[in-house]
Amino acid sequence: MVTTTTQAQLSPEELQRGWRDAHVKPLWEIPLAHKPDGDFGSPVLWPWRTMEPLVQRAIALASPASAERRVLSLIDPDGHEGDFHTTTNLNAGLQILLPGEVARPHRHSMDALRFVLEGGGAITKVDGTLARMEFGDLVLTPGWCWHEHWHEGTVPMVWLDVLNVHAHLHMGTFSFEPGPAHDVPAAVDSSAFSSANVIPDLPVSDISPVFRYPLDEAKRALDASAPARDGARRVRYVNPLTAGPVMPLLDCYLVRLDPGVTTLPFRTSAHSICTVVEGSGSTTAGGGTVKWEARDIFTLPHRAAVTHTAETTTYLFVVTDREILLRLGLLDEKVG
Ligand code: GTQ
Ligand code: FE2
Repeated sequence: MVTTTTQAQLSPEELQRGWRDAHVKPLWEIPLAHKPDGDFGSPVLWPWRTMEPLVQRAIALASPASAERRVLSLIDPDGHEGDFHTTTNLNAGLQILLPGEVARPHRHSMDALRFVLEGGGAITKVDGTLARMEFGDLVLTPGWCWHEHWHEGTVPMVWLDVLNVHAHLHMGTFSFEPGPAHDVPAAVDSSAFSSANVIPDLPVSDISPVFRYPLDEAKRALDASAPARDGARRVRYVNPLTAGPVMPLLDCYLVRLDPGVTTLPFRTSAHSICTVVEGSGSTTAGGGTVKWEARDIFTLPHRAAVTHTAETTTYLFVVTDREILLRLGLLDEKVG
């Protein structure tokens, strides 16, 4: 039976200690609880102009041999101490690989993708399958596949990595295993696909477009598509085996914005990371505006009305957690 006793004799410190010792927190002291929605966030921009010198410094400080991966993670400034996500559910970073370097094999529960921003000539091995990496290529390393990268080209490479680390942390499914690789599954059969991704001198059966989506193919599909109601053209990268998203929990788009057009406001409960492949312009959302140019990366605040205005013909590579929300019945989107 719970009895009411007078607490007058306990100091605030004693009250706090009593709660802490019992692993209890009063809900009324938790800042999030029972508060109406605050303001939407604003877009956050990582300009290439700022990142480039940091990339140079990272080259001097770290190597794949010393650091597993030479990556500068893009950190949401609204996150909490110790967080390292870019936006809810998604972690992005810039990975740097020099000619001749090797980033050794490992695997993790997180799905990952790469989008090449600078240089070319690297190879990513996904289980037994090789994918080349050239400018604008989207290369996939689905969760729990062994993957390693090596660089056969002549100039330093920088690519965008996006992983759903933050989603796996929420779900308690974060898992990592260092190499060397073992129990590697047999290579996927790529015979049904185009030969556009074949690396000369490597056997065709080792190459799979399931793991590599070249920019020119995506652009061709995009340029042939009609603008959507908001004024932007969009194509979705789909897995040719399933016609679904490229990976179960990462969903990618290429968006074309034409100069002088401001898109209609678009709201979504999904979270997005945008990379400027070509072009320049600005994005307004949640009371903030960012001006962007080629190779800049920015996030969109979810649920806020987002509008884009291109100054020159623009191609944006957009990674979202849309599929997670869709599967949970939590996707809520509106144009206009
Ligand atoms: O290339 O395997 O940005 O494991 C973060 C974790 C890249 C990778 C990242 C990774 C990788
Ligand atoms: Fe990895």
